[in-house]
Amino acid sequence: MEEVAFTMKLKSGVEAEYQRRHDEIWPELSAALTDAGVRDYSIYLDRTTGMLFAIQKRVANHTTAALPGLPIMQRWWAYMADLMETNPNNSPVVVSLEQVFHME
Ligand code: RM4
Repeated sequence: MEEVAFTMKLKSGVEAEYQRRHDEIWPELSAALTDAGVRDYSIYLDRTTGMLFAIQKRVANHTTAALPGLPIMQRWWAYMADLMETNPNNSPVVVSLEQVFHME
């Protein structure tokens, strides 16, 4: 499995709502992520900046490149757009991170 990490950005004052929506994550969205090969997906919040740090593992033959085209992903992004910094298509602004250290 490969591991990827990236950041997203939360608007200020919506931390509790972001938490709530993920506590009640749509089963169809979780299923779509699992079906695409995503495993061990965590999102951490830095409350001092609103920076979200996401880290996930992906199976070798994952199909995450197709996720943005799925209606369920489009609906989730539209639903989350009022809480996050987004692109014009509602997808969150994502910055991919490079791994600079790893220890097993
Ligand atoms: C985040 C964001 C990401 C999604 C997760 C589940 O708020 O929308 O794109 O992968 O939720």
